[in-house]
Amino acid sequence: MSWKTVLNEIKSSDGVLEVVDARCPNEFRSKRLEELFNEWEKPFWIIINKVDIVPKAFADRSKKFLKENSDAVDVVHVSSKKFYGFWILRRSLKSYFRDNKAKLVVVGFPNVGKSSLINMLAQCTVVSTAPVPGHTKGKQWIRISSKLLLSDTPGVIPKEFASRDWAKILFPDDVEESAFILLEKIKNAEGSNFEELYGFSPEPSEETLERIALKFRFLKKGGEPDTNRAATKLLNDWNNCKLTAWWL
Ligand SMILES: Nc1nc2c(ncn2[C@@H]2O[C@H](COP(=O)(O)OP(=O)(O)O)[C@@H](O)[C@H]2O)c(=O)[nH]1
Ligand SMILES: [Mg+2]
Repeated sequence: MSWKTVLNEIKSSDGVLEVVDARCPNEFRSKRLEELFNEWEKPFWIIINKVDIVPKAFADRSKKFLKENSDAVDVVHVSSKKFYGFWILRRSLKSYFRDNKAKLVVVGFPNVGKSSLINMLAQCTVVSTAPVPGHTKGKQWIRISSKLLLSDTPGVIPKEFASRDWAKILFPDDVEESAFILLEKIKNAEGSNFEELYGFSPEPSEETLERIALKFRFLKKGGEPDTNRAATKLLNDWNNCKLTAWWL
């Protein structure tokens, strides 16, 4: 979906679910989009996804923070992986729209879990997907209640709008440079499972990559640690949620 299409989808919707990553929810908000939601008078919900990989106390604190510091109608905890949060989200949407029909769209940066969320919502509903007459052929809507429809196509916020750091972590040109950026963030986080996973503390240094390489036996031909492979593993562990750390 092109960015222009995303904006048009939002314009023609009745409300938006903005998905963020529970590990650093505030950094994954699009302030730019939230301004547009206000300008276009679209109610929006901030969906804190992946709550299964952060401590509950942190998830509660970030929810409170986002409620106080955004114009979202509501902020909802979800774990698309554990199928947690569907009923709470549904109740929140229903209490806002009452008996009115509404069409909703899901938006967010790459990798926050938009597709997983849509998949969970589709599986949680009895009538999973139903084509709506009069719409582009092939487009499916997920019926989350008798009056609420959700587009099955997520709106991806282009990576150019993310901070440079996140763009580099999600789409690295130089994996080692990106790994250092991630290590720096984890080092300054409130908590993480880094030590548990790798056996030592996160320091943004070449030595850390060497230690990861040795631990997982990523060795080059002469027996040298393959730091490139180590960096790739680190980034993958973050992107597929094995590695966690949290901060507001
Ligand atoms: N632990 C955990 N992982 C999740 C959750 N939702 C998504 N993921 C993982 O996050 C990564 C990105 O998810 P995806 O739905 O593809 O994100 P999208 O790019 O926004 O569509 C995948 O590795 C998912 O398995 C969740 O609630 N909990
Ligand atoms: Mg996706």
